Amino acid sequence: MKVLLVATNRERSPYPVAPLGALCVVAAARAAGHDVDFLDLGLENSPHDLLRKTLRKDGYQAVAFGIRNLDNCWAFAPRLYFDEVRGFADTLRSCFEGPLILGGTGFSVAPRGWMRRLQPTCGVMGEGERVFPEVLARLETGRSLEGIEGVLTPVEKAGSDGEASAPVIAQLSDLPLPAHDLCGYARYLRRGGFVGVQTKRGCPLGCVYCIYPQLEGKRYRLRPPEAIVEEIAKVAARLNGGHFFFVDSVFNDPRGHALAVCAALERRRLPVRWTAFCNPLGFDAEMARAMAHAGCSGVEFGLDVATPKMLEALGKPFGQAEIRIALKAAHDAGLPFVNYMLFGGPGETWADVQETQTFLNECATASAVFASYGIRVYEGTDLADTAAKEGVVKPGQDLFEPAYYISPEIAERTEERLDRITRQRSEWTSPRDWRRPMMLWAQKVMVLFNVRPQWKYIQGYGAHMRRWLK
Ligand code: B12
Ligand code: SF4
Repeated sequence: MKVLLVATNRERSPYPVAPLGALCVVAAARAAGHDVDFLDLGLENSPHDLLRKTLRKDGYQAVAFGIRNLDNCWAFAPRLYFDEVRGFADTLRSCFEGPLILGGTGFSVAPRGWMRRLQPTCGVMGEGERVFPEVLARLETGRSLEGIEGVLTPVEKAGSDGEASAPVIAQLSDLPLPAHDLCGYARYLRRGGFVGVQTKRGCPLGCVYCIYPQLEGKRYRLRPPEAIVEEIAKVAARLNGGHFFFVDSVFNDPRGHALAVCAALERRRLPVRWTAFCNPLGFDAEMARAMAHAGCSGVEFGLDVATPKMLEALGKPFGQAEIRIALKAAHDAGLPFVNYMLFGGPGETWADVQETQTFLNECATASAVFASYGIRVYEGTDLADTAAKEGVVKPGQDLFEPAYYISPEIAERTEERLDRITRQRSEWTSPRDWRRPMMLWAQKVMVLFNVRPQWKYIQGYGAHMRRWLK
């Protein structure tokens, strides 16, 4: 079938993100024999014109939209991307009458919300590599789309977004490599972006608010380390090196696999640098050294919280001892690292927030600490149940329109009070800082001089900013 797959994400913060998920699906649909063109609207100046022009050119039989983000998950500056995607759907419908298929994480976090609002031919929840080619095959031969697991059609009765389930692909090694050759990576890299690569899918760790296990499955499915390195080598050969991002939920777990990936990278000695999301689980001196030797340029620790009470409240799979070990290990191996914090979980008070900072002050100092607040409530998570019990969301509320959980104890003047705590340390930054002209300017300079990771020098300019703000 002759198809156009359009990557619709145009968010530029914290930098433009290359459309890895869409590239995976294009590769799989091509491997299944479909004739697929790819259009990335991410960095285009006139995306509507380009979409119209592309549609005029070729006789497409179907169009698919890859939707990476539904919203920005920021309680303090919420942004919904729906209107932008609806605009593309309107443009499409003004010049194309064939089927429209939706997919991507932005779709999968609230699929029925999209179905109700955009009325596409169908939507694909979760991984698209198996399901998308099957949808195309059925459309081509005029068969019904009913009964494909993970596919929603408009006739389906509206229920809660969490009810329908997405199938997971058992063997990732059976899949073709993402169609990296179709992506204009040079433009992404120039703007501070990365080439995304996965070493696995899934997360079994079960933090109370997290939707990743719903998106990727609750079991780890690992890719062979040599295949990962081969994928990186191919892209690096085209780009003469490059900056890569392991987009796994947690790179360093399972530990043995992460160490094997690092060892394979070190053996190959590719001219690349990379970064990854990690958590303190099993992150020790051996892991940090292995990552440093394998070309890691910085570690992004998703701590979220750091007091025993809040680690338990959010169901985090690590404790303070592990945090201490992990941060020291990264520091001793010479790896820059950032701690991402997310305040406002159930039961959290200002004393807990302060205790978090006091504890982190005793650990190895990060290059940056990003202190955010308000937790995006997703259907099907434990936090959604807590939020319903406490009246934060109503039973059956459509969570397409984002709702945020903020513990009642810190719900008042949150930004101001968090900012006050943040200002006690030069490496800490708060949502207020992220809007300050000095920070925005510093971010631009970092991109201009290709500083990676971008947050590497926050402590330095944070110190200036604190003096200047006194
Ligand atoms: C890594 C990551 C990041 C990294 C990206 C690093 C990089 N350089 O690539 C960073 C930290 C920069 C980041 C930033 C943001 N992210 Co992010 N990120 C992720 C993460 C963990 C993995 C994404 C990924 O690449 N996966 C690998 C690819 C292969 O999988 P995939 O995209 O899901 O694709 C599969 C399916 O979705 C489907 N599919 C994809 N496209 C299509 C198209 C069609 C037609 C079909 C049928 C199927 C299909 O098939 C694919 C293959 O199986 C996800 C969470 C997760 N576990 O999914 C969040 C996630 C995508 N991010 C999210 C968000 C919100 C953001 C930010 C807006 C946060 C912010 N305020 O800054 C920014 C936006 C940045 C931007 N410019 O767009 C949300 C999106 C959901 C939502 N509520 O909208 C997620 C789900 C996390 C969450 N909080 O819930 N992110
Ligand atoms: S927050 Fe991280 S560790 Fe916890 S369930 Fe989500 S992906 Fe897994």
